[in-house]
Amino acid sequence: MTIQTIFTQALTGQRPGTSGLRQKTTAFMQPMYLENFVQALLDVLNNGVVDGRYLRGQTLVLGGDGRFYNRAAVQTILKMAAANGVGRVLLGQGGILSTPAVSAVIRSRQAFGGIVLSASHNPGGPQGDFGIKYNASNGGPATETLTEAVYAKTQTLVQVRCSDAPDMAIDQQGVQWMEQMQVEVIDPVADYAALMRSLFDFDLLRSMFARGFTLRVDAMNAVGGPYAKAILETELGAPVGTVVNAIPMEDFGGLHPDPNPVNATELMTCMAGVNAPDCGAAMDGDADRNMILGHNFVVSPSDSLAVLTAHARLIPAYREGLVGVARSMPTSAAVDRVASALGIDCFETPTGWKFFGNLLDAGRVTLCGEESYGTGSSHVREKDGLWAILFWLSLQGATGRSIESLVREHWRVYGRNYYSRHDYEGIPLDVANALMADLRAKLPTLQAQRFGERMVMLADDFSYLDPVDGTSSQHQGIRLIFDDGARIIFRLSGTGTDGATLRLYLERYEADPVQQDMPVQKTLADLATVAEQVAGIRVRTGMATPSVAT
Ligand code: G16
Repeated sequence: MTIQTIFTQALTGQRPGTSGLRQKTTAFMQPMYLENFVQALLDVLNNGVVDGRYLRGQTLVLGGDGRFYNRAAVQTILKMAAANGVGRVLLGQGGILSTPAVSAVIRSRQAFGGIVLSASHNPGGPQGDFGIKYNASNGGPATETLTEAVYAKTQTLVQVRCSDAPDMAIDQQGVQWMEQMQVEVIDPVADYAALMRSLFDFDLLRSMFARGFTLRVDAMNAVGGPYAKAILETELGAPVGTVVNAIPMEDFGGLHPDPNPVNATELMTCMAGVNAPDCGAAMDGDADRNMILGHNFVVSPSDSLAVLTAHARLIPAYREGLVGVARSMPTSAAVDRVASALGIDCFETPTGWKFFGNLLDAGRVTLCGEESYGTGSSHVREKDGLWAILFWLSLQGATGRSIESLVREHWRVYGRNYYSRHDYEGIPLDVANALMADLRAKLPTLQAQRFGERMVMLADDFSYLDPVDGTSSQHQGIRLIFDDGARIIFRLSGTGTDGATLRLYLERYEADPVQQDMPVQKTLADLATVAEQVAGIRVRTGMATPSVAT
């Protein structure tokens, strides 16, 4: 075995987005595409850019969601890690680790960091998407400082270091060596399951299933399957078959593994049927997102965060109460009302789980959530799909109430934040950028403008000053906030791979219990009209309706 130096040419377009570098699988399979990015990352980590610490000789965690190209990428990264002085790699068996499990393993084994191979909720397969992201020693997504350093490095890279060792056996647990690097193939589920056991009352959950509580978890042929089966079926005694689409497939069996009402159609149909289980849930490609359903009833992610916050003391891990909560800016303000009632801080951050990291590390928040079907807590530094499912099960077990009744009761007490996100996908980049630029230019004229009965109280481009390290993040989304608390938000997605995706977020608050059961799109239609009036989405994009409205 020798270490090879391969000369390469710097590539353009390798700037990580909201969550790592995501691209078409075919792009990743181009010669040197993955290699260049990984070398840039290893160079940055070996240069002490992160907290003055050096990767050389340290431990990295490695795994992915099992999508097409996962196994090949694992082999490439192992050879490059060995050639760049990594001391040890903890690799999920078969190259498999969910995103929250990577975070858990980094933390439980005190690793230097971890590499996750996933394009999350994006479809997989040769014609689908692939992705890679780095998580730091706190278990959380790399900060913008680090990802920008990696991006800068990709632009000047001239050589890649790689071992010429043969491929490693990755399907059996155990220890092997490559060059001077130890590779330990680990059980992908064990550390994560131990963590869940420490947070929730597993006896309570076991007794629920023993009494006949019914659950259907759709793992969408993605990485969440093995975790859900091991914990829910094997450990907690849910009947075999509770977890469906449970075997990770390279193309997710053709499913779009994004747990929302539009993509999880099988689950939606099941939960609408007369024999629907007591609870339904789905996770995404890398098992960090979740959708929770009752009988014919979908919990909106923003409401989910608010309900979990309100009832957190029922969970052993949060019995002492929460120190604070955080939500991304486009997430509805439902949780703000709960935080205010509890007398705890509520932080509003830009989109991207990485922005929660500092708040969690500094002990300023316990729970976090996003409108994009993400909820999590200080137990890891990622959102966590199965954790959310266990939390909701625990609430049902502790209160004896159904999902729908928990949410309706929440609305009655705190009011309802009607909420919807409209996605316009596949817009040419120049059209999307021009739309946003024009909105930005228009902001001063929108201030105090009237639209029907509402007046704009604040029109701005959201910026965030991290209260922990003082980092400032600009241009995080155009906000129109009205005098009745309603909001319209425009931003461009940072996770798509086909042109640009415009996200339009609509929200209004309803305190009157009699008015809390209206069709969501109908009750937000006037705000959608204002958004159209202000941004001219139809004319600019040629799209009469959004590609997806959830
Ligand atoms: C990622 C991030 C989330 C973010 C979501 C949507 O989720 O981790 O924090 O909310 O993307 O981002 P955007 O609106 O920019 O597409 P995931 O599950 O894709 O990793």
